[in-house]
Amino acid sequence: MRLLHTADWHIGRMLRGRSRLDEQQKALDEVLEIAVREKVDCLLVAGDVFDSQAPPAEAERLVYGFFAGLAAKQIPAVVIAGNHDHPRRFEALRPLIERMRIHVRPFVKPPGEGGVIELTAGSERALIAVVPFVPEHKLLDAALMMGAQADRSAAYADRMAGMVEALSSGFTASTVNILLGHVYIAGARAAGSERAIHLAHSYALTPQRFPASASYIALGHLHRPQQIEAPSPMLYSGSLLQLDFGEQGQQKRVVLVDASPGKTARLESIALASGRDLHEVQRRRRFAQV
Ligand SMILES: [Mn+2]
Repeated sequence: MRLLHTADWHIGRMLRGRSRLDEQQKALDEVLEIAVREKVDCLLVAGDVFDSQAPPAEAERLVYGFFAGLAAKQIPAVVIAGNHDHPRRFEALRPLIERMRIHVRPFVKPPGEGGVIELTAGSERALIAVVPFVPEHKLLDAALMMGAQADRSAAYADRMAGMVEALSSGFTASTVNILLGHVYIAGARAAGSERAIHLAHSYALTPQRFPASASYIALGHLHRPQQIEAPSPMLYSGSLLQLDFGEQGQQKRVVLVDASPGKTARLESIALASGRDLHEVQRRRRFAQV
């Protein structure tokens, strides 16, 4: 089964007061082109679709236009909410967009209630376990709903790890097992354009607590493309564009994942060509000639 992993689109994000919708449109067009060209069986979007909880209408037009294009090509997608997205807005859209096989998951759910999405492609079956962003104040609710032992003193990372374990407990040897999450992993390198409060140490999950039974762990949240040492292949695809000057020189990409049951996934980075390269230019001070 072939999957395409992307994250942190931040559609609607401005750069020092300038709109970047034209660039964002081109980048989304490019992702769609890649998905079609590579004949992917599913697109994984690991959160932060929008930059703000109340995105401008133009940003919504870009995003829903993209999904309409994907549906027209009959490519399903699994989309989770990040810390920038409005989960209830996604929830409102869910019943409608679900009909196009765009599976939107704004909230953590138990495996049997939408927390694990089953997908078939040919003779292969994939289980996609989803871990959308959970703000700290919603964590206990989420943990209780997952049926986790409600240890009220457990730290964020512990409780999240418990949920990841519950969600991946149904992974089997005969399925392609995917974990899709918007989480901060301890040891990952930030780019500087993330929301600092959500990169606090208390949010950091230990990569070792992720399951070895996963074929691939597709992450969003950090904008720098990177691979993390973990029991299964774990990657941040990185953001769609260089979102701020801290990301100068970063080649943005999407990740093509070829996964089969019981085998190590084959990964390929596909560079995105559409985003502008950001450069900070320092004006040289001129001295008057004397
Ligand atoms: Mn982000």
